[in-house]
Amino acid sequence: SLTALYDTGKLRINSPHGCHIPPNEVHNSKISLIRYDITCLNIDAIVNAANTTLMGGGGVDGAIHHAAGRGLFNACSELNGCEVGNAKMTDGFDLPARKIIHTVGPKYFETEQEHTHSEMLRSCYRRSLDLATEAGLRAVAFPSISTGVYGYPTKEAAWVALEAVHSWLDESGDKLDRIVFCTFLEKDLDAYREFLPVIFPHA
Ligand code: AR6
Repeated sequence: SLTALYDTGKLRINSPHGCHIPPNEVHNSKISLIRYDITCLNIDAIVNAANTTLMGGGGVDGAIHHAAGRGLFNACSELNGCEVGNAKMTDGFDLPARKIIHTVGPKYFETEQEHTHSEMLRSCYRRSLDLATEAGLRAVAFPSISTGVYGYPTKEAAWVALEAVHSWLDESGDKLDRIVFCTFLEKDLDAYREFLPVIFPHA
């Protein structure tokens, strides 16, 4: 059950009772970096690192399906899956987030060339942001797509994620108020901490 509502800057987190709330590492007016369970975020949309069936799995996908409930499973079964690098949206059902954007990252060891898998990962971020803004949403939280089961190295993935979001914001920044990088493991948090000031130097 979600009991407490925390206001950390512009990001609201619904915390299960007794959960430790980390300080929100707000980086700038548009970007936040946190380490938290993405299913607790009270935000316009969270992104799911799904697979091509969109019918659930392990990792963050499993956590999202578990927390969102049967309604999400039913909605996903109408979507006919999703290609790698693309994204599809559903309601948030039992989550505090209003919408879920399901995207499918590349499997690192199945793509042959570096530029292919980085382009696919980049496309996940861009397509997710496009979908969010097409729906009029103003704030989106991303997990570290492909860095779990799909084996994308942490640092490379953090770089691609930040670069993709930076270039998208360059083109369409006024369409969104906030993008949250919601890391789960310390190594991912460390990688974003290292690269954020490099990719967003003037923030
Ligand atoms: N909140 C935020 N991030 C999380 C959470 C959470 N609750 N749980 C895990 N992570 P993964 P992938 C992080 O494996 O690599 C599924 O079976 C995790 O630490 O969830 O894109 C799908 O169905 C990691 O940094 O996704 C697919 O088959 C990140 O989420 C496949 O896994 C992504 O790890 C997709 O693999």
